[in-house]
Amino acid sequence: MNKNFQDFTIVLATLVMILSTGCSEKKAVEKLKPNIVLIYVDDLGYGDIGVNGATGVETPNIDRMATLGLNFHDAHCSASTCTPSRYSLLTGSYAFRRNAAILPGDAPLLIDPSKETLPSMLQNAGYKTAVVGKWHLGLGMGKVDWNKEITPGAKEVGFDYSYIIPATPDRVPCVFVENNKVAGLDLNDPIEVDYQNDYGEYPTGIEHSDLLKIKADRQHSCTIINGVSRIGYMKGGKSALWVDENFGKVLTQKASDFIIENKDQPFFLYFSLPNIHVPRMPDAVFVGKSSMGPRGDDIAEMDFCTGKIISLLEELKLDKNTLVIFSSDNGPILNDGYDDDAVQMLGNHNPAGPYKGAKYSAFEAGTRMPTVVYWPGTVQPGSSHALLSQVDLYASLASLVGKKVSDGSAPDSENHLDAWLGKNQIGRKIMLEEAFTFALRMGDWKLIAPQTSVTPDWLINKDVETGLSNDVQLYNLKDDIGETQNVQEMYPDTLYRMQSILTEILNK
Ligand code: NG6
Ligand code: CA
Repeated sequence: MNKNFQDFTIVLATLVMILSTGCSEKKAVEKLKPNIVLIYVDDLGYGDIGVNGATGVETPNIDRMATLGLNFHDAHCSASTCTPSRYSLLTGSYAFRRNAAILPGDAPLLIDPSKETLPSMLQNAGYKTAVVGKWHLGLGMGKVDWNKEITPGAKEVGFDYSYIIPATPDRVPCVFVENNKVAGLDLNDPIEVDYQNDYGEYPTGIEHSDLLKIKADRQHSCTIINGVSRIGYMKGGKSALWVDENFGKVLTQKASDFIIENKDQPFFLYFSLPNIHVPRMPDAVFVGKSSMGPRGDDIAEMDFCTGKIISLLEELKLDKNTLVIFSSDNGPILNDGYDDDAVQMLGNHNPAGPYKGAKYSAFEAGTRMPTVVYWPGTVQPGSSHALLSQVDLYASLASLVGKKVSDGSAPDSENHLDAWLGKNQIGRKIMLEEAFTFALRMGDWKLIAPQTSVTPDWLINKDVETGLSNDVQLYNLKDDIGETQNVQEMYPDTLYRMQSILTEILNK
């Protein structure tokens, strides 16, 4: 062989070797980063899953994850309603810092897109990110034009892919938004949304109760879409309207597509199933699966969808490299605006488990969530009593992927990765809960601050033990898990200490 040619081949071979080693090393490093799937369901109570004592419905898929993984008994969402909870989860910042309350369906984006978020932190760590399901964090700026690109939206706060229910299933607009555009919209039939005035194009529940699949209260009696009257009015968008009964199928498919497309690289999926928020309209396959009517059937559907995602991870051989976190955004509620027999058909089932309160409540059931962490081979089976808050997932997951939380972001998020993975049971020393007032946990002590605003009328009528009172409340959960004895007068030092800590957090 000619000497020059020989030299050339050696150089070329070395180059190929260096390049390919570089590539495979990069691949190996990327492979080490686990995928993260957060299955975040809506209004599911601590007692609504089999392993925590559910009686009226079976949840075999979640139970399996809890048995082979870690079942948490003192893990909390940060607020007893959706928007504040989700805001804290995605920003690592308490919702009161942003005055966040339950948003209408035409509210502007609540999250500041100039700040790092949980998904954008993961993007910076090399993850592909997606949100599929309920959003409820506002979209756009000012009045949204639903017929154009809706920006800023999920994309601007760190999601590469999004397929979302803009607000809640009981609020207009009843369309999915995919990557900042209404999916399936015909521009010749533009959408408009108004929370005060009816356009008169679609019937309303008030005037046409004969058209309803399910009876609703006054607030939920505006525009009828798919036989269900909603909060708020809309017109247009006929080709884009969702069918509630298909939520589970459609969203699980979108979530699965994202996993399949990204199986060769680290991904983060925020799978935000709308079950079991009202209106509870499961697919026909699940009707009658529980003894509790639509609320139980919707739990059965949610469990099935969860199982589908786990099976897919197993099929793709991703299960050992995927951290799955299952939880809910606030406590359970039976009657939340629609007459679906949730109260009448409850039987012995206790959605809140042994805890007092519900969704909207400052008592434990408002934020103490069914929480399961599943990561076969890495997280050992067991249960944990660590006091944890979802506001900490940001800093904890940053630690998992080797990232520092950026300056100025996630001010309230603490790194408790070891507790989330069951390596220890040391959780938070202090934990804030938001629920139309503030509550604070310090070990087994629970403080509920006096309410500072008037309880909304719609909440008074809900038959919920809100925990709202003009007096300060102090409970010792160790002896009084049901928060029945206000012991504030007996423990003035503890009371004073917790009140000072609360003031400090609120003024931080
Ligand atoms: C309330 C609705 C309730 C539900 C809730 C939001 C009324 C009377 N009630 O205002 O039905 O939609 O908002 O739920 O309108 S959450 O899970 O998204 O926080
Ligand atoms: Ca909710």
